[in-house]
Amino acid sequence: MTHSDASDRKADLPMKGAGIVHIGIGAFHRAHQAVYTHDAMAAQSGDWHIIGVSLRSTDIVDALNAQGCAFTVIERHADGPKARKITSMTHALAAARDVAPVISALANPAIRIVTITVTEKAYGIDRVSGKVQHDHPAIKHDLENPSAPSGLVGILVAGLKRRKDAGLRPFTIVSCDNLPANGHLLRDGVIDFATQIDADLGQWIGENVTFPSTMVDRITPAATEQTFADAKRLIGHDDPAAIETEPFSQWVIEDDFPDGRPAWEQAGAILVRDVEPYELMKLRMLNGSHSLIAYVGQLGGYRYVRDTMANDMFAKLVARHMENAAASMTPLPGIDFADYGAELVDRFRNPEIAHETRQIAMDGTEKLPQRIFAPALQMLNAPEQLGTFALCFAAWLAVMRTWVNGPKPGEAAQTLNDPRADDIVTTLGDEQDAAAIYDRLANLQGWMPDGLKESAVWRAAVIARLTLLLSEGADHAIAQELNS
Ligand code: CS2
Repeated sequence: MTHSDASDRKADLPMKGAGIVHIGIGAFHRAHQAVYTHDAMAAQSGDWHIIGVSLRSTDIVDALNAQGCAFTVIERHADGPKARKITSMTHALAAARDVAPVISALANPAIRIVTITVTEKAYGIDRVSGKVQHDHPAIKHDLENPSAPSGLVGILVAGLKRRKDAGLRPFTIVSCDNLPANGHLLRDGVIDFATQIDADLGQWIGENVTFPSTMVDRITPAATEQTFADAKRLIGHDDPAAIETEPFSQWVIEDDFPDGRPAWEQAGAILVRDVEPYELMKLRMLNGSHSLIAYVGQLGGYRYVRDTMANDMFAKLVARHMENAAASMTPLPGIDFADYGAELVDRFRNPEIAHETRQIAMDGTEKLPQRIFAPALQMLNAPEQLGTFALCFAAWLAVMRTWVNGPKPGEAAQTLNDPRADDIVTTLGDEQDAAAIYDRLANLQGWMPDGLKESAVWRAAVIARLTLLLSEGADHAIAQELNS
């Protein structure tokens, strides 16, 4: 694609009233940032409509454009579902079909903010060094084809380059994925990638672009036939872009927007100077407990989070994990971790929300480092509070063993859904011994921090729990954990 092709298309883009490009228009974006921006514009008008970009899927783009990008959000309240029509998005683009209009949108001076929800695995940035990963498929492709990129970092850099070349100011970039210090991580990766293709561009980004970090929260299961049936019943016609979510919603944003932003605070967002403590709290208490529920829930044969929580013993385990996760953090003024944990337990129990343990169990190699390993590392000197972290990792190992070796009689077969699935399959083979399973998968390159890998206490704690899970099953291992 040449630049003139891309510029020609610019004229066709419906930019009127737009101010944001959002990359990753899955269910979570539609239930979260799109709603905040809708409410912010209702409270205080402004040209902040969203041009949505999907990196891979084309179906959602077609479905949205066919209905002017308005869609239904079903909030599942205790007294029944409520439907809202959200109209903050005005146009959607499919990068996989043609990336040129995406880059044109990014280069348009109307766009002042780019928000992102692409899930952890789409970044391709090393969490420790902040450098891009050359073996990440999209990073590799985009470094070789910087003017026709396919992945997040490549697309952002192509858009920034066009703005620099045109003498425009850059846009502000806001990661809304569940990664610690998500703004800093993305900044490091974008600058590294840009520097590799053009050192001046890397320097310009470093000097001019802000990357506020954010903490996002709203439990949003994948839409199902039930979602679409409820949408039709509530609004009177089909909406293939409808999604369902819980009533709760939270967005904490670092307030660093040199070219303005929607009045998100009028929609309930919390604007702060430092997001990191909120991110840690949410990653360790909500997402960490979610992963624990997902893996022990899978082993216990529970399809949904709510069913896992309905088992008293599993619920007690989650409460214990909340305490351990809280103990791994420094206190946050004005926040009581115990109250936060109790509220989370209520949200997990919500009978209206059918959130599949299988969905949360996906992509463990991307999720466990910040949810389980980072806090476990901090609890090594308090071994009495290490147990639930060790149990979560042991449960992941047991689930991997089942997913790689196939189900036992009576268990449902599952696909190993993880960006490192090939690595996991090759490394694990048909190993059945708990210590050997641990040693093989703990040593996958670059995911468990050295401090944990070198800890005999951690290794023994995980192997003891994995042994129990494999020989006696989840109920027994959890009972034992609660007695310890
Ligand atoms: C979940 C999150 O799928 C997962 O890994 O833990 O998507 C979780 O539902 C959200 O972060 C809630 O805000």
